[in-house]
Amino acid sequence: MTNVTDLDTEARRILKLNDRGGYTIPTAGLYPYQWNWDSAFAALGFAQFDVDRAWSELETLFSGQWENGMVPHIIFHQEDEGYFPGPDVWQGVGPVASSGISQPPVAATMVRKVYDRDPEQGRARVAALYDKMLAWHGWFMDWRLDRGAACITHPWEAGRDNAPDWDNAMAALDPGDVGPYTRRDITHVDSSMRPTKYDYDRYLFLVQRGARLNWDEAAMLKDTPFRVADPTMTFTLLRAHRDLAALGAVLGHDTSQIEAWIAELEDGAKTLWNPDTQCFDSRDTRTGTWSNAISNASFLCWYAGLDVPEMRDRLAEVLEAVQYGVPSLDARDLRFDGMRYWRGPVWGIMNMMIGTGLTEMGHLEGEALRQSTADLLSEHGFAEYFDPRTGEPAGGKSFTWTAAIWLGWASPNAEAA
Ligand code: 9WN
Repeated sequence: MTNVTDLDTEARRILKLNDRGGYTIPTAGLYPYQWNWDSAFAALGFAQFDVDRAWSELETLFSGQWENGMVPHIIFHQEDEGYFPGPDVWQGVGPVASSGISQPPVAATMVRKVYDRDPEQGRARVAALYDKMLAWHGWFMDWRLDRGAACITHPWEAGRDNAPDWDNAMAALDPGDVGPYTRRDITHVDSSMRPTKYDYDRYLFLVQRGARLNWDEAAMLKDTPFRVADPTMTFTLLRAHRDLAALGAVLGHDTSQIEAWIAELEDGAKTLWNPDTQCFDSRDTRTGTWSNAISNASFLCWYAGLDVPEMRDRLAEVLEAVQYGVPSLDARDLRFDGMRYWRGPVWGIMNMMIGTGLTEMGHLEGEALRQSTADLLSEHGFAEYFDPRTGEPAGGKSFTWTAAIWLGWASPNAEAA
């Protein structure tokens, strides 16, 4: 195992390596643009050694915000041939070239963490971002709610692209002829670690539909072919509302609107409880079908401030089946695929959110998860994701968010996140 100081140095080196001036790419080659939740996590990493740089990461993210409040999942600051689909396919309608969907809203939570590092410097920076975050959260409440739970309109919106959570909804899509296209991801990473062509045809079909409708939310909602209520979205949004309300209080704002949103989502989260699996799950809003997946997103409940005793039992069972938790899918599930992206591998950012939530609720599993994540990264490096049975690194290397959560959470030198 490499020593902790060397790992801290290496993690900082990765953040600087991927810095493109005001924003950070997830990793060179595979992901050459600014991604939404990646940037928020990057800010947590930067905040450990350069608070000013952490703020600029978040500010650049919000420079891509659309007039309707939406903050895109990818912002294309400069053209790059290495990624598909690029700005010409997405045809986003914001101030900067972008995609047309969002991603789990972790920014307000990371803004609060960055603020806590240096409240004096942070006050003006938070004040400038506050209304933007409020507008984004309001956009979710207006356009992404089903029975009070937050939904996704594209698998990429959940950030868990090929999770089994969307299998039923994806099977119901008929992509027809999406035209010829060339994937770039499988020129950077082995195809066994990536989504399949079946997935990409459907991803593209949904992008083409959005672009055709000019990304008009009302038009897209009508006869929507894909809408799944998702624990990632619901739990990150609920947590982000709580952090935004806390920041609003610091600034002396009236936060009653946010409190009402919190109550609505707390109620809505109950509609994600699958009685058969006794676990939080994704629900296809068009058919009411459960995905029956025990995923790492299920365990974001504590991060959202919800303490449900059964979930600790589920966690113990899931951890028992692997060497390094928390797997993106329970290894006992027949759909489990240890190296394929969101169908098995373990992801540092998810562990950070799960672990933070557990610790905040006073559960010792939180510290155990931090320790096992620290072991995983010390032994196997700062890869995009890892096989939970062996720790084998997978996907992109020198990965921004893995380095960031090392610095902000997993490293023994991290201040309690
Ligand atoms: C599509 C950048 C992103 C992450 C997502 C992850 C992956 C993109 C892709 O990479 O998705 O958004 O092309 O595969 O699934 O969570 O934000 O790291």
